[in-house]
Amino acid sequence: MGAIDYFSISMSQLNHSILSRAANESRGLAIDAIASCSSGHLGLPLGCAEMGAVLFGHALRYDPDHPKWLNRDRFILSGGHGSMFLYSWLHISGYDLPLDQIKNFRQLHSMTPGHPEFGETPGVEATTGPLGQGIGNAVGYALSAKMAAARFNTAEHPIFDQRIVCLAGDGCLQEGISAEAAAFAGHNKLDNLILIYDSNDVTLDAMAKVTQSADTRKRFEALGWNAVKINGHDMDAFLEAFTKARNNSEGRPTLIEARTEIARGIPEVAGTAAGHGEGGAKFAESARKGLGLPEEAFSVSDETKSWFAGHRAKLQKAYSEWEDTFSAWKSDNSRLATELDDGMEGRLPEDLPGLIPEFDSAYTNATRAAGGEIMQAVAEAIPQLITGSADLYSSTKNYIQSGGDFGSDNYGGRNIWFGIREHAMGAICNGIAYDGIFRPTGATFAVFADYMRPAIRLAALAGLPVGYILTHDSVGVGEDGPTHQPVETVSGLRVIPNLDVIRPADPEETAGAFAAMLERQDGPTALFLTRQSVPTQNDIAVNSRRKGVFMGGYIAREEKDDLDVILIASGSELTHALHAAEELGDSVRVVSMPCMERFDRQTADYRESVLPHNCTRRVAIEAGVTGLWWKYVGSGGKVIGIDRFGISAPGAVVMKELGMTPENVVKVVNNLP
Ligand SMILES: Cc1ncc(C[n+]2csc(CCOP(=O)(O)OP(=O)(O)O)c2C)c(N)n1
Repeated sequence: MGAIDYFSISMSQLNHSILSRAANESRGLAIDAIASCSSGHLGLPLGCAEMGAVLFGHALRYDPDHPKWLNRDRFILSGGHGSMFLYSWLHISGYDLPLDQIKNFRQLHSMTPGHPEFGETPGVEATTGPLGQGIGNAVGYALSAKMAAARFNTAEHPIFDQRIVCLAGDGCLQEGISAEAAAFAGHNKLDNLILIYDSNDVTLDAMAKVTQSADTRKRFEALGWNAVKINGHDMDAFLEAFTKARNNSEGRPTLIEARTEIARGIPEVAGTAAGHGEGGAKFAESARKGLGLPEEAFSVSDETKSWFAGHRAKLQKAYSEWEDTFSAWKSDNSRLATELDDGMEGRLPEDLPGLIPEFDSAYTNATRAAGGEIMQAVAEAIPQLITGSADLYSSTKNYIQSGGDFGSDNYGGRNIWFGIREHAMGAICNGIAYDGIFRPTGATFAVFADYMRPAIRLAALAGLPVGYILTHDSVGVGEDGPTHQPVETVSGLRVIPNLDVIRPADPEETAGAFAAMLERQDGPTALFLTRQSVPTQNDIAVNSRRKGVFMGGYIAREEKDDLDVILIASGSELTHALHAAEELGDSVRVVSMPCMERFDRQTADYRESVLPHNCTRRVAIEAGVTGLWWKYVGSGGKVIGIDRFGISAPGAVVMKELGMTPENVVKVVNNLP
């Protein structure tokens, strides 16, 4: 078999009567689920019901029995508030989402959370809800699909030809991230991407005309997209536009502007802002009647069930045909097959840290520079590793020298030029990670992590192994001044649950940090690297520094006498703590704390061995806000930090001016009670 015979599914005649009926039944499920918990959003599921019927009942390629089918079309609901749209169709299509779960919409431990959550529901491809993110995720999926096809398809066995379909409303398109992501998709000619714009003239508070007047189609055309407008309730028109988009291979993603009436089916609220949320749910009885549905709530007719069962059989056939191709591909391409499987399973070389060469003891450079060297070694060890930068490769140093550049002339390239689009970079990395074949990392200046914070938060929430390489990690940046000097950024990210933040002190800790980031499979990691040179801590064994990062915190200098004082430091300030300890004498211990989150996950015994509770004379130092350090020094201790914005001056001068010196550490220790 050559290319997948998808066309026969998409171009055959639509079964209007059954699909219209299914559309109304999906409306019924949304109305009943939202009425039963008195919360949720009716507007999208009701307005997009006909398109849902065409997608799930006809045009999308998926198999409910294999929700992770590698060559399935990905459907991403960017307007996550319309979650009942997705749940209704997943249920009707035969995914493992029983009616009980629809009845339990938004209830504790149900498979139908308020907004779609990755990993909770089969068929949900992304955690969405913060508007606009899903569009970025879809672009990431599209990038991943192009990259997978470039790397793994062979002329004989094209195992990847999926399309990425994203449904978004005015809200997603108003958010800036969608413009960044769309520009990236247009520039990189991601013609495997279809964005359905639910254009219904309504947002949450009001009619959309209160807040928007742009010509969205022209806007997208200007970004290199095809853009068409159709009536979203006309199933034939939608199918025609969708099929054209699907078969397009001219290098343009497609925007289908689908004009819809929000909350269609509840005349009391349809077409108005009152239709957006749960307001229409109080008209459930009359709405059901008007839609020709039975009085009984949550009903799906036998006709719909049996028709979808038949459709499912077709999809299963498409799956098993693909499986044959896939098996043949595997036996002909064992090296590629292993690479693909390793990617999907998150399998890494056994001793990743051991594959990163040790730095020369005379090495004196910035941790970002060390990071650049480490990147070459880990990229060689992990073919699935890819990286990108928001127009700062020359500063962030994470370019994979032998990787080639990703782009329309080389979708196999491992370096992604994101442009100055941090927010989209974050969401695109999430999309790549959702897809699960490649290991995405993205880089920018640390202070601009704020520009992608919403995407970082979602990576943490969804448990995605995304890596962030954030350089210029403190006021040590110097001359660029306070706009470019992160003081609150490191701690600001530390408060995001399930995100590891690592601020290594020297090249070997940086090696440990890269290895820890890549070995982590269940959540993201942010590396904070210096712009300025730091000394290599040759007094601490290489293995202790590398392993110490995995532990989060470790003893960098053991006391020789009875323990009196503990100094705790991260990153470039470790050297100040060590110098201060020399001055202060043999009863001082120094703890390097590159990663609070990892340290906090260690056993109580380990933590006690590093920070014994009976030693209360403790001082922490970090060139950033002090707040989080108090948990390690306690009320008897002191924190040396920077609870203000930085200063424009050479880095070393700023550090000194703001108290980041060994002398200051000595002074503070001597003033401890
Ligand atoms: C980033 C973000 N800001 C605000 C919200 C709250 N919110 C949810 S839906 C919505 C309106 C979205 O309008 P539209 O996309 O047109 O959805 P529709 O009314 O068509 O369902 C808003 C403001 C959100 N979910 N995410």
